[in-house]
Amino acid sequence: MLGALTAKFQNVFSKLSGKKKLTEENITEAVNDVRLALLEADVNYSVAKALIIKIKEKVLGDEVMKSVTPGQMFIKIVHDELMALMGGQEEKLNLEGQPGVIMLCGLQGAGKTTHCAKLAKYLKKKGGVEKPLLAACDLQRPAAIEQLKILGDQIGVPVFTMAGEQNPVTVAKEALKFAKAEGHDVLIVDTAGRLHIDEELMKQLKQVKEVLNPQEILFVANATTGQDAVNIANEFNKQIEISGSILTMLDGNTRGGAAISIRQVTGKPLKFEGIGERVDDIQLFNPQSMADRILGMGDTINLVKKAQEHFDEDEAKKLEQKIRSATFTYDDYLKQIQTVKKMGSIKSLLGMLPGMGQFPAMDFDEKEFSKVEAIIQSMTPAERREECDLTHPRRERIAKGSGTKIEAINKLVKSFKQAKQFFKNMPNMKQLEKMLGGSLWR
Ligand SMILES: Nc1nc2c(ncn2[C@@H]2O[C@H](COP(=O)(O)OP(=O)(O)OP(=O)(O)O)[C@@H](O)[C@H]2O)c(=O)[nH]1
Ligand SMILES: [Mg+2]
Repeated sequence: MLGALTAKFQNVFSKLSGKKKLTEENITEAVNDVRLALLEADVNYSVAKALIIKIKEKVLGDEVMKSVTPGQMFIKIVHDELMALMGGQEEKLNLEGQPGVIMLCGLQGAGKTTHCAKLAKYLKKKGGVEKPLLAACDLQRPAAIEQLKILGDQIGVPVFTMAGEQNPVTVAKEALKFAKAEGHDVLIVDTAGRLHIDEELMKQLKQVKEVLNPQEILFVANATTGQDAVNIANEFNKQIEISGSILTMLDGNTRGGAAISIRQVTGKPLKFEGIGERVDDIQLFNPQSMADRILGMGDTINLVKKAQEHFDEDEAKKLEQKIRSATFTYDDYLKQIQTVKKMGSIKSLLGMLPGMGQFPAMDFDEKEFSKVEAIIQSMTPAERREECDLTHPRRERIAKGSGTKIEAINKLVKSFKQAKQFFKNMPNMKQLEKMLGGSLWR
């Protein structure tokens, strides 16, 4: 949630959009506003400075000055430069070893342990990894091993631990031996957090790195800490040479500075982002999607990815047919609710739509959704297929079964009927085009 930064950019753009032609004067003003927005978002100073020089150079070029839509050209330039700064494209993990070894490091509470599990689940689901192993090498915090074990159980991935061992280097060495012997294809190693850069712990990390020889050392950065995260990432990179970073807590109140500057400052790509507390809340870092989100253009890239993952194309086509012919039933409704629920919270999905990002307080009662689900689940198969009338006694039974009141059933039945009527009466695209004199797509 990049609310503040997005709002600032939108402000700059709306000032420009009213102008027919851009002059050097109003461009300078807009560029200055962009610079301020970046600095307030806690973007590293020299990164912001270099970015502004690039944007200004391009904006003052002929193309923009002569363009009929200078405001949009300006937005496009800012978007493209931001995207390039964040790496331009998605980065994949290098997992060439046998096993491929990933080591996570970072400050205390940044999300290392959680992201070990998130990564394991992600790689199993989408990365072609079959048999990952987690290793608990955080021996600083007594509960750390237990935390990783619980997460491992949750995702069905084993966790290598050594009870009583004090030295993380020994655990790392044994974990690697074990992973090789047991044919694990990927080993993901959790390490201890640091309050700040601490010589002793850094030395330990170097030793862990030496015995593991990992393909990936990922710095876990808490996005809400802005430039601090970037400076620390840089320090970790100097001392143990990271291969990339994971930006976490992006669902929180993020200023955006870390996302924009971390790649440039460390010279290492951003590979993943954490977007919530659940083990599924991880996605590949996509510079285009991040630039979209920063500029308030929604997150259509990840929305489409999610939809592709959860919606079955044939099912979707069938549903469209049913909606058009107004023959969809409570059963279809239930199926839709369940599919959408799998994609995440409604609030987070709405937030991914263009223009919706600025409404952080947007209220959507998830409980309503569950209530409807419970009501339909309390119907008999024939009722769900609308093969019988929902008479009063039936409604009373459904209310009882779903733990709701009869008013809730009445409300659902009414809105369901209205929706059907609406779709029945809705003209199709061809008719609509006729009504509008064939101007729909022009
Ligand atoms: N909202 C949100 N919470 C997260 C995210 N990632 C992790 N968390 C939560 O942040 C807290 C700290 O995460 P951990 O994974 O324990 O962090 P850590 O870096 O291992 O912490 P130490 O081991 O103490 O150094 C936990 O409560 C996680 O559930 C995220 O992307 N979004
Ligand atoms: Mg931890």
